[in-house]
Amino acid sequence: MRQKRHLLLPVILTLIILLSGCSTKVPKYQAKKALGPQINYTVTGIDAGAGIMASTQKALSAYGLTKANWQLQTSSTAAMTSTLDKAIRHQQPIVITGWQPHWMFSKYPIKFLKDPKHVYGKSESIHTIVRQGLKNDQPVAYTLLDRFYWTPAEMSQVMLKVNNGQDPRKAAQEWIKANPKTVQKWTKGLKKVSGKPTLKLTYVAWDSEIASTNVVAEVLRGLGYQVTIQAMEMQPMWASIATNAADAQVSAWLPTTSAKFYSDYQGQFVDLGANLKGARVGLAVPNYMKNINSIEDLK
Ligand code: PBE
Repeated sequence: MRQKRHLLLPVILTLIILLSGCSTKVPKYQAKKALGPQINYTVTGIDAGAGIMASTQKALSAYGLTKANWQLQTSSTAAMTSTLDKAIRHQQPIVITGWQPHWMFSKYPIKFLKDPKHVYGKSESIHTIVRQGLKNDQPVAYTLLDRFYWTPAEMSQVMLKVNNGQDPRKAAQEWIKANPKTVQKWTKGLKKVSGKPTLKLTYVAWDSEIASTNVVAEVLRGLGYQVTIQAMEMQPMWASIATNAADAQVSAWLPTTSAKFYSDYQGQFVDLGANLKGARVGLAVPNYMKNINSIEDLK
């Protein structure tokens, strides 16, 4: 008897939670009410290893939001964008970790929040990082990687194809065919190598890096290399270059987003500079949250 009563409370609580989950619909964004309680003081984030997650933790404390009970929810890019999709369809409030280039900014009416303390940095570039010794071992690949540079608009074209369901390698091949002038700038004067030397590129499977890594890999294949690409978390990706287990990566968002790994592995890689300029990282909300324009407005 005693034991049964023990069970009663948890069972009732579970029922209440389940039932309320079924019947409550999150209400539309209410500009006149404080934002925090409307979204459980939660920022919807992505994978734990991403630089934007570390920057967001810093931002929450820099803007006094941690003290005000705000928290960052870990998920994945796919889960975050689907939560965003749902929120927007119902005009509900949401705060996400956002970055550009990414199709989320063309697909959804969202805006970056101002970051007056510049916790996320002002603007980011994406750098190409190669292992030490590559210049001597594979000068053609090194030169190609050094020259690889494109615009956010060009990268977005590949991202869009992949987002529409195309195989990333196929998307890269099509993009290369459609953009001979850009590609020729990278390959000009380079002679095809013989003997099919192998190259390994590592990357994190973010949409932007899926696009860039596949394009670079395809161009290197065209130059005679046998290229493998391997997706992994951010830390092992930097380690793979530092230990010469891989040859290159084109996924280094700098100076802020990848700062930790850039300094942890300093001296164990060669930074070939930006392959894309004008990237941006921060918090974002739907445009209909008209009165929320700065991270300071979250309080
Ligand atoms: N991102 C996209 C990554 C870099 C590329 C902004 C999600 C991050 O480390 O946060």
